[in-house]
Amino acid sequence: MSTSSNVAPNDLSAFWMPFTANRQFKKSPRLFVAAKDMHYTTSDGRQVLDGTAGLWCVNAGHARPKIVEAIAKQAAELDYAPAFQMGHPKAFELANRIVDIAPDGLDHVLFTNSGSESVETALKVALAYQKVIGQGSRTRLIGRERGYHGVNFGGISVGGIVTNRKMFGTLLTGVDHLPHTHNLAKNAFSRGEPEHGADLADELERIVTLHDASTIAAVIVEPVAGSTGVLIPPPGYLKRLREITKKHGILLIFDEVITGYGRLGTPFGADYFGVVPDIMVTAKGLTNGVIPMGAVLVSAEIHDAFMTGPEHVIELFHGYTYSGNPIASAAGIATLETYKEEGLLTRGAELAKVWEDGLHSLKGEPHVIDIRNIGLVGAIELDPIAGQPTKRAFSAFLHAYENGLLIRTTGDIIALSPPLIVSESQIGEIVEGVRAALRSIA
Ligand code: PXG
Repeated sequence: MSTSSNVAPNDLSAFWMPFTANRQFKKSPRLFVAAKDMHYTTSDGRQVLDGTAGLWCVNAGHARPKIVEAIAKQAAELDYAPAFQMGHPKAFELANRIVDIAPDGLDHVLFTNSGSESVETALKVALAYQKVIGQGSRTRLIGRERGYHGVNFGGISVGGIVTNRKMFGTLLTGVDHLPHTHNLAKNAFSRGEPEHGADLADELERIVTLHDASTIAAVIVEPVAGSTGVLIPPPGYLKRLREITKKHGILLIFDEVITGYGRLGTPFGADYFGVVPDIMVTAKGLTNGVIPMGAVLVSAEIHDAFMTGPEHVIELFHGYTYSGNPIASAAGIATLETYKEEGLLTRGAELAKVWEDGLHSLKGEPHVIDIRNIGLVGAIELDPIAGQPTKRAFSAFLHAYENGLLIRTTGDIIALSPPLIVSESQIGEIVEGVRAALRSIA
């Protein structure tokens, strides 16, 4: 049996790693020991350029001084305050700052510790809201195929990734799914929003006709599906979802865990597409990935509907020990200040053309069947090896890593999302690193 005194520091067996091929990893570990700005340092002393902002979260780059200092100072000053029936100033300050940069109409914030918890919070608020306004028959939730909404039961129920769902029983009942919008035959190699498929939003009308609007509480979608390979909506698609949900009294939830905090070159995806949801789910970039934290924004209409009844009674029976944790709040404030001082929430728009041209220069390289881009996100879809899905992209990932570039892969799609501080020459390095990987793999 292992105890803390006899586990060798290099024994990798105890940690069952998340979303990882554990046996492959432990045979040939890839360990980061330090990070600064755009680079990681590996345990064997190499520099690796971060083409993915960690896991889409380190939007301001690594070890930014303001954030580091804020965390250290807060830990010494007030490490923890009870989250229920007590408060501390920084959680309120952070909520106000988030509302300041959010689209008009999203005025209240619930804090969580992750994207997954933010999703659960949003779904629960949606159901409870329908109940408090006397629409308690609205219990259905509508997600989308190829949607990713984290790993908890609500999120995998509305999510549309079969591997994340099939092992886990019956999930939530009363869930239906819109079709995804990915269409290689019609939209391959689109720059930005792809031309075809806006009509897929009308599938929501079909779902409403099938179940009746009086049974549907909310629709949840990512403005751009990130995890399943950067699936960009056709022009007008999200506007149409907004119209249909509004018409039928259904809440629209945007899961902006990836698209939030500057990833598309606007503060939020809602800004990019000019569509304001009723509830917005965020996490990741809120604290630059440094401390786990999520934030769910809701409209005043939703918030105010709960503020009835005797004032000593709790209005919403939901929350976490660490909701608005002082250190996370301090990290969030310092992160939003860093974004503001350096113009990072809109820097993606300035770089978008260079990014797009760089990525699309990979057209014609081996195995490439599609290239997609929006803001500072990109995807390169590869033709899978027959009978061995995911292997080709994983080989590209390993090649890139060994040659000093961190990329992400999902299925046979390479996804790229560098920190928003990336330079034009580093964009060039990312593109050339991917090109070299594509030319080297089978
Ligand atoms: N919603 C969306 C849209 C996400 O992308 C979550 C919820 C869940 O967040 P947490 O913090 O619980 O992991 C996510 C997370 C990838 C990748 O490379 C994407 C995520 C996480 C890890 C890897 O595609 N997205």
